[in-house]
Amino acid sequence: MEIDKWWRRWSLLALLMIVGAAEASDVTYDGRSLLIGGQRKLLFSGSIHYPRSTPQMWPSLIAKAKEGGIDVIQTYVFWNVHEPQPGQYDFCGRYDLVRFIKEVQAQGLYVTLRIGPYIESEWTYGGFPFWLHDVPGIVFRTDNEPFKFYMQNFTTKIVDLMKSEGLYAPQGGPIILSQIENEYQNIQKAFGPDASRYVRWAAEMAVGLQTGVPWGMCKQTDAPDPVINTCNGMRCGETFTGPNSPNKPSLWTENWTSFYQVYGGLPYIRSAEDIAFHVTLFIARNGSYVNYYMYHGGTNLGRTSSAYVITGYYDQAPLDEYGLLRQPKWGHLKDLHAAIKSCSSTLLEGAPKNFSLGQLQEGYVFEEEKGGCVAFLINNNAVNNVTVQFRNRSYELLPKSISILPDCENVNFNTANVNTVSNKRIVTPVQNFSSADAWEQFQEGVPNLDETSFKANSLLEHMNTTKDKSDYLWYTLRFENNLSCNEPTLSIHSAAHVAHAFVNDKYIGGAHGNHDVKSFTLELPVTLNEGLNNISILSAMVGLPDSGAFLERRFAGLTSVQIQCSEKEFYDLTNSTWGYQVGLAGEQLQVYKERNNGDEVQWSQLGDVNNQKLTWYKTTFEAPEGDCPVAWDLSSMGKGEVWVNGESIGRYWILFHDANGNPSQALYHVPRSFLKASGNVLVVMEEAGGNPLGVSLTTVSVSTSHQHSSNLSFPSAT
Ligand SMILES: *[C@@H]1O[C@H](CO)[C@@H](O)[C@H](O)[C@H]1NC(C)=O
Ligand SMILES: *[C@@H]1O[C@H](CO)[C@@H](O)[C@H](O)[C@H]1NC(C)=O
Ligand SMILES: *[C@@H]1O[C@H](CO)[C@@H](O)[C@H](O)[C@H]1NC(C)=O
Ligand SMILES: *[C@@H]1O[C@H](CO)[C@@H](O)[C@H](O)[C@H]1NC(C)=O
Ligand SMILES: *[C@@H]1O[C@H](CO)[C@@H](O)[C@H](O)[C@H]1NC(C)=O
Ligand SMILES: *[C@@H]1O[C@H](CO)[C@@H](O)[C@H](O)[C@H]1NC(C)=O
Ligand SMILES: *[C@@H]1O[C@H](CO)[C@@H](O)[C@H](O)[C@H]1NC(C)=O
Ligand SMILES: *[C@@H]1O[C@H](CO)[C@@H](O)[C@H](O)[C@H]1NC(C)=O
Ligand SMILES: *[C@@H]1O[C@H](CO)[C@@H](O)[C@H](O)[C@H]1NC(C)=O
Ligand SMILES: *[C@@H]1O[C@H](CO)[C@@H](O)[C@H](O)[C@H]1NC(C)=O
Ligand SMILES: *[C@@H]1O[C@H](CO)[C@@H](O)[C@H](O)[C@H]1NC(C)=O
Ligand SMILES: CC(=O)N[C@H]1CO[C@H](CO)[C@@H](O)[C@@H]1O
Repeated sequence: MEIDKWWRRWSLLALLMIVGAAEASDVTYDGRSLLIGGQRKLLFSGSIHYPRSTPQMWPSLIAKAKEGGIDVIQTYVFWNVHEPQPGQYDFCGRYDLVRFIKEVQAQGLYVTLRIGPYIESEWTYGGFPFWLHDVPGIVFRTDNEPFKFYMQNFTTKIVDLMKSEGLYAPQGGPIILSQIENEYQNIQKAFGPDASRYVRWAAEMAVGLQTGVPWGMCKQTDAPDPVINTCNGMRCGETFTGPNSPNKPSLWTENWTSFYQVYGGLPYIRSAEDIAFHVTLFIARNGSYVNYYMYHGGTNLGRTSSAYVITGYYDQAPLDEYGLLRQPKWGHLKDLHAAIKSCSSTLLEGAPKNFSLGQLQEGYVFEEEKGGCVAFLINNNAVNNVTVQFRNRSYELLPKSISILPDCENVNFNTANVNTVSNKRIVTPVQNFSSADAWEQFQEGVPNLDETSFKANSLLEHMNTTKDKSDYLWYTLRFENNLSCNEPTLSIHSAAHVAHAFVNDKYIGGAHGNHDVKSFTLELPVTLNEGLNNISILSAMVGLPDSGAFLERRFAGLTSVQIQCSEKEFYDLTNSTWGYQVGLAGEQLQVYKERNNGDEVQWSQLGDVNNQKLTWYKTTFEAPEGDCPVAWDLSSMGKGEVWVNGESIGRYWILFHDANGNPSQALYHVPRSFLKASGNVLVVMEEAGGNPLGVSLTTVSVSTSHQHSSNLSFPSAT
């Protein structure tokens, strides 16, 4: 009897423990939402990409996301940084994916892991390591054996790594959702019937890895079961056609908080009110997971940005490039999250109903049998306040707004009523470098044919020649001049992205394409010597392409070169003997690296800074006091790349102006962890002619001095 009782008690407890442990972390889904430990969840998620900041920044970024009401941190996995050579892996420093996920877990948030491994993400080559280009017979992202081998190999590597660290939810880890492929439907047509075979293969391969958590495919309406099709876009409440099965929840994996910016482009400003409207609409229309792309964009350090994309990434996100709160966006979305969380169990368990409230007004109600009730009152009229009747009460709705009534009676939030005060970025110069004594320089030479490392009787494709070891490729030629005219034209066509022409060591001009039209023509009058002339053309890329079908077949660099006297008298040099040099001499010498025995590189005094092409500049500086973020103001420079203490902080391109005549980006972030207290070294590769005497070191902060709007009073129920 005693024993029997004891036994029964124990078995019950053991059963509870087993069920409890399993339920606490199993992730499944139904037609309403993801279920974690058997519980439906309404989740707000924010994208933060670990290699776009530093491990020192991660804890505070994640903490600010949590404080903003974010439940899940979403990140892609960046294949090219993790597997720089086949089978050689790197998970150190900024690439320490496990440390990043554990930091999220330590702060009590979940993780969505978008493995891809094609990610686009305005990341060079869409995240593919460049060696994939040279795998014989490869065609990316279709039913192609070599591609599928490497895709499966890397996906398995990541899943195994996550499992070995216990990071999936059923193991007690934070990962609740994963993604395979990425917006494949955009390019699916290009591959004919192979495409759907590939989609099915990708889904089966991913599901076969048995992570214990669901997989999603974004922008893939036919995602095979059990993979969930999810929405990416700015207005998924309006555009999403819904899950492809009644048993799948409505998930929004990318709600763009802004848009990435390209050189020559203006920042895309999306208001807090507009984001809040579309998020709320998506929730009203049965959505249960919304991810902000990006919540923190960060910095495309080094040469990681894709073609023509600027170094700062989604600076307009709720956390700006430096990780500072962007107000009122951050605060308004925090208020929205709190308003929705206050009634999420009714939203998840209640029966949804919708009805018209007027020509441009509609209502969505979630009602539980036990009495809970939540209403969303929507005014699609973008101009006027409108009063609607709901349950015998009047509600005044602001133009283009949604009011949330967590009890179907009182309004606790209106998407257009922003209670957060705006802030403004303050950039404070802390050190000037206007003295020539502060600088040293290293002048790049212009190689001629004899000095190049290899030759070919054609114009070689740029990427296939550099293997992305550098942005730069020299094309050099010896031209025997026997033309009849005095001032012929040098005519160059390039498929991408930038070209600078030199004749007999003298710079004669350059040109570039842009994000939308990458190819361009350069036509320059040239003065040639009689007899031999050395022609050297520097082709430069500003990031590899990241989107579209057949990425492995893209063409960049020079496609034709002619010297013309007239339409009839010209030389086509396209198939002449060209000599090639990959990269700059300074890159080969690694002049940006700190060294103790400084004799390998001959730095010299600063020369005439007016319009010096292809020059490396160096100076030293003190770390600014305090802990404000640090940035270089490079407004006086032209185009190139910057290093601090040997770490590249990215490309810059000041000369490429936007529609208002300003550089798209003048400030370049230096993560604090790159700095020492003193004796920091700045090295700049200036390609196009800029003045280093005008650069300054700044700190960046935000103020609340710029009052946004006082509280709009909530229209009261009458
Ligand atoms: C992945 O490929 C490497 C060789 O590059 C091989 O050593 C490894 O076993 C493969 N892993 C899987 C999971 O196929
Ligand atoms: C929400 O879900 C309910 C029940 O499945 C359905 O009747 C309704 O059409 C859905 N609403 C929208 C906007 O899809
Ligand atoms: C309810 O929502 C659905 C889905 O958007 C829509 O087709 C339908 O017209 C709405 N019903 C009413 C009565 O407004
Ligand atoms: C709408 O109502 C608010 C407050 O009730 C008021 O401040 C605002 O001026 C009104 N807007 C329009 C377009 O009438
Ligand atoms: C609204 O008012 C009418 C008449 O006054 C009443 O019959 C009805 O029950 C009321 N409805 C609600 C939801 O209160
Ligand atoms: C830098 O130079 C500018 C212009 O000469 C000057 O206004 C500014 O005060 C200087 N800043 C510092 C930190 O020396
Ligand atoms: C790339 O270069 C190699 C020689 O290095 C050549 O065999 C191959 O055809 C080139 N591929 C493309 C796509 O240009
Ligand atoms: C110019 O030189 C080229 C060889 O470089 C030769 O083929 C051509 O006939 C010469 N033209 C004239 C007008 O001499
Ligand atoms: C061209 O380059 C060769 C070396 O390859 C050099 O000897 C010659 O002086 C150069 N010619 C001119 C005009 O610069
Ligand atoms: C250069 O060579 C290629 C391949 O042999 C040929 O297709 C092309 O017409 C040639 N171009 C010129 C300008 O001779
Ligand atoms: C703005 O509204 C919020 C919420 O209703 C309230 O807590 C706050 O005190 C108001 N602020 C001002 C300046 O009226
Ligand atoms: C699905 C969707 O809403 N896509 C939109 C995302 O935002 C871009 C840029 O504003 C629009 O062009 C797309 O239509």
